[in-house]
Amino acid sequence: MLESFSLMGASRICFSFVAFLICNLLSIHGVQASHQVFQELMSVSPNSSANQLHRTGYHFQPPMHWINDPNGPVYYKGLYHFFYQYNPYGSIWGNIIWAHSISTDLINWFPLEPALVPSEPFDIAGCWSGSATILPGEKPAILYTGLNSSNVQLQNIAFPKDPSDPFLREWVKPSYNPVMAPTTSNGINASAFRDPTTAWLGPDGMWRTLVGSKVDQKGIAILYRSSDFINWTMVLEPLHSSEGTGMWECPDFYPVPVNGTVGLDTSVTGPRVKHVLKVSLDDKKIDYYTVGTYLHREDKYVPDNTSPDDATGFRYDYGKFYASKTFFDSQKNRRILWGWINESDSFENDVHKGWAGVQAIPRKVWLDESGKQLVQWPVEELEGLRGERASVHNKRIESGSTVQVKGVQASQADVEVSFQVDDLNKAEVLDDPDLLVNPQGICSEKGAAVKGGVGPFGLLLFASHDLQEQTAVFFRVFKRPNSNHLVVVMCSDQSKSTLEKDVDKTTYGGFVDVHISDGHISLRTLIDNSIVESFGGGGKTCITARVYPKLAVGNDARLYVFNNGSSAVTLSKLTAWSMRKPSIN
Ligand code: DQQ
Repeated sequence: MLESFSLMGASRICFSFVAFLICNLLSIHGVQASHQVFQELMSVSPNSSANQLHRTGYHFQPPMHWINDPNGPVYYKGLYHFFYQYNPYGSIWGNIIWAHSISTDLINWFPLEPALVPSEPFDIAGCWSGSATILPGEKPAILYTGLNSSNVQLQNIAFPKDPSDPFLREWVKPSYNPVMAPTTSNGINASAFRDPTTAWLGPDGMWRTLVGSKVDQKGIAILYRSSDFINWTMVLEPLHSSEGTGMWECPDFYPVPVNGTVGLDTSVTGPRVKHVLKVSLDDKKIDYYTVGTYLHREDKYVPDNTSPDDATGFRYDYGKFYASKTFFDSQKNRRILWGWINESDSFENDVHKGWAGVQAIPRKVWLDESGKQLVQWPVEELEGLRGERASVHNKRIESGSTVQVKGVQASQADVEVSFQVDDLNKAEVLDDPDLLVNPQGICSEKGAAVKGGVGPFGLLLFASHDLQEQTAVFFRVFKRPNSNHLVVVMCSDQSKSTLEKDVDKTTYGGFVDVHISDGHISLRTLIDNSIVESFGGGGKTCITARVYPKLAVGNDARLYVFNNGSSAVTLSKLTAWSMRKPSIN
């Protein structure tokens, strides 16, 4: 039962005795990591009496069962296509196929038949992640990882049966697959070879794609080239690698303009263009990216020295957000990011409720003016779901006080806030050198209940009437030792998010690279029944969390602004909207 997959790190918890035994067995055998495998639970029907209070209202989900990575997002003939890793038989990872939905606005989704299901020797044990590329002449192609009956990972190609069909309903897998395979001569590790990227066309007329891999603990992005998109040759030197990062899953490589917020087609290169390489670290279950230069003649990628090239680097999201993938939206000239948000409850509960996993709201992504990092913002189409509105202007929030925001559905809302700190001189000195490089450590040590100088101030979400349950998204501002340099930290504190015990309540945190010398900082949070997706400093730092309140559900959820720092804070402007439910699948 354990041939292909095993533990994916300790991000989910083994709760029951049976699950505990399976978890132990998996780690004893020490097989290669990715998703956690519970063979017995892969094909179990949900309990129809389970309450569905934590199902999301406006995030992408199928009606039931397990989902994980976003696959092959593409805009084609007037439609957005979204494929995703899906288990059609249960709410635990397994039996993986490519499910398929389409949309005209990235918010309302219509389900189609699955695009890829295991059927051929080269994918009989699973159709894993991959990407879509639009070839010249408006011809879409999918590159994806298939597993053969020995669980060898192979890269395959698929084309639409009828490219004139805007729905791209049927996909054909040519018999010449696989198009990339581990062999004795190329030395590729057959269980660490997956997730091909959207391909790009070099100025020399050759296509290129990357495949995630590792050599010992060095993460690598293997480069392949092709002149016809069918015959692919491995390039001996990877495009890029980084020691000590472990297996690179779901690499993503794309250009961004140095100035402006527009997106670029994946094949664009040039002097006013930087490149981004994102990898998903299998060992830590985090996505990090670097901003750098693509030397296309040498086929090498060199990260800037402002981008740490390991798990300490920039992250799209400092909470739950994994296996992400971008695409170029030629309709609106923007680059859009998708990411998988896993559950934080127990596997048993996932089986009980009959579903697991959602997709984050698609985010527009561009390079910040500093050139150092990316900025993200929910696609503008989301605003079409905004309903009843509540607003507060110029309200001073004294130290130790809260203000309730009334008039919106606080369990399904979109909240935009602008804060003005009264007295930045009250910022405490952060003199612990370990914490100076560890925002999550700061947030865990100094949760929302720990008083500070400037902050914690922010939002209390999913709060019960007595505040027994609450999730806090907030900022703290510190001074660096022996300097006036201010450090802004954004936290999402789930430690009191539910009275339920079997839930991962990890607190998340990230630094926010904003000039706060004028005392101003903004926050936007998307609240959706069990999701808290936050964008700090105009989208410079994002944190997504899953929460499963027992009391603060539906109409019983409350929303507050709070300030637990000694400096007063002014709520310059807060606008909150109830969010309508779109039509999703
Ligand atoms: N999920 C897929 C793999 C990928 C992993 C399998 C990342 O292709 O490496 O479902 O979550």
